[in-house]
Amino acid sequence: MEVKPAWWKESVVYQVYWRSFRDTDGDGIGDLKGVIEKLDYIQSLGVTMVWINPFNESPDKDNGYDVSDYYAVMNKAGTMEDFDLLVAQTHARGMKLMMDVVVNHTSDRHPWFMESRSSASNPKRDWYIWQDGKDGEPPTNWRSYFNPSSWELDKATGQYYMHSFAIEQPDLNWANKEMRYELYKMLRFWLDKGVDGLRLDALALLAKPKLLTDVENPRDIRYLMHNPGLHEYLQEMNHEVFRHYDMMTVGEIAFATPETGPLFVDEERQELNTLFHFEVADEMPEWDMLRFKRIQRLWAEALAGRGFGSQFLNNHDHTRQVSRFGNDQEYRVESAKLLGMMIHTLPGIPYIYQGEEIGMTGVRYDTIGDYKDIAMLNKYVEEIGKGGDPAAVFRALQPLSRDNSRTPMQWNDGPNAGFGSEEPWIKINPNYTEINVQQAESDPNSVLSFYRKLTALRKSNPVMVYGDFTDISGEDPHLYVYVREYEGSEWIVLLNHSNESSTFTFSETYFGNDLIHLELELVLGTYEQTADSWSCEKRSMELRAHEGRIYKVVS
Ligand code: TEU
Repeated sequence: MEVKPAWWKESVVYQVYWRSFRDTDGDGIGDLKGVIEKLDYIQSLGVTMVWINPFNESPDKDNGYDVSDYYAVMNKAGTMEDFDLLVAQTHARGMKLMMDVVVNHTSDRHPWFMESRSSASNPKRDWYIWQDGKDGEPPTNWRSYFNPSSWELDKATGQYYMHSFAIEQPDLNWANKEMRYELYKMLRFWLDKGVDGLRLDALALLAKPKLLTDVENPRDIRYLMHNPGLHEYLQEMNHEVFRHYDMMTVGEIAFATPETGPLFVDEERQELNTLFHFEVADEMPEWDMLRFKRIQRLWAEALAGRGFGSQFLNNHDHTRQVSRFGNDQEYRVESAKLLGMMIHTLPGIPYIYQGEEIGMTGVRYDTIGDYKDIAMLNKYVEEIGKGGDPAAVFRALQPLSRDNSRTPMQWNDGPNAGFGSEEPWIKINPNYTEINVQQAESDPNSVLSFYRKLTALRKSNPVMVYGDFTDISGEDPHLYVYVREYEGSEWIVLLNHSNESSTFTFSETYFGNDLIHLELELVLGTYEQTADSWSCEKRSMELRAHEGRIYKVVS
């Protein structure tokens, strides 16, 4: 099917969690000036777009995802001048800037909410979701992401307001048109400032369930999402905002499936450019190759010729990929390269989360007091309230704590890992003495050097962006082998996600009679030296532990 080229489809996005990136003013928190200072480094990665996590004014209960002023820059992050400079400096280096916007909810300190809660007759009452309780209980038994109930009683008026996340993050009422248009105005404000892309937070939640009734299994919070009205809101947002700019949009769409995903990104529908689905990040706690291959195949089929996907294995909400999905011990470097090669060669836009490019790993802090993540802390309190053993609850929550990926960027082996002059807001991973940018820069075989090769390859090979995708590895539990094909150029990617070596046998099912003449040329390998070259007599190829290779079909 015809694929229309577009600059945003060719993007490689680098995600900057600014508060953990680089602190220039010595308050222990990263800042926009720190991002500016490191733009040369970011540019050197060969990425095309920089996504920065929310920096709007916020009481910071959920690290900026609780906005109290959409038009201001949080003091911790810097000033509006810093932001304008960041835009200019990013553009000066030929890169684009993506902003993270939170339109499902605000902070409870946002003036809109303060007005809304002030009286039941306030004109902004309907900008949030207010309900009477039921026999002294919340209106329904719905859960929030971070709390046992999604309802909070507000004493002033005796009604409950709804919050899909923390109590301090009341949900906006998207059914209110005046409110929606106020948000569109806000989006245009930032786009007019030169922002090139929007990462739209928690979009699946915008439309609320029509019926306020109890659900059978409140823990399965899917009922909060994908409700009728959602697509009308997105089409309206596109009509009022997106289509007036040369921009890129990526929606965070929890519980999107290959069936529902195309509704958001089908080019004909004019909603979003691309999306994040969470079939891997939220729903596959540990590596499961067969499941992963199935997810990829179904999404590739669903989006082929219709829309464009995104590829990521970690971000600020999810444990670092080399720890969670790879091997962060003996094969840390090999495994980090293998996962990188996979994300950059599967169909869709690749995202690199800061530190991933040097193979940063997750952490295990000693005490709960070292953790800052509101999701983890609330869960800890909830489980202990239910009688859980504190030590056991703590151990169970550690592996997936969002703080695993929020530790400061490891720039060098000096004081505070080069993050800043003062002790950072969250503890540094002690392995910074070995794993850091300075070390990686000096090693031609580092994960960093390898990521640069991956991004460079994409620039000169449209097959990586636009190529058709065919999985030819079948049900092998370790090997993932696929073909990308575009305008006469055919690539074969072979990945061995295993601590042991594995042999892939080429079969005639895919190559037919051509197999006997198949000639392959190595494009890129994760190991320094390729063990053996391809010979059609053997029809097979051995891959070492966590080895990945890209071949070009020559004939
Ligand atoms: O995350 C939304 C969210 O639902 C995640 O908590 C979830 O783990 C998953 O990734 C989606 O199913 C966004 C932000 O990324 C997160 O940092 C915020 O805490 C949250 O919204 C609330 O704004």
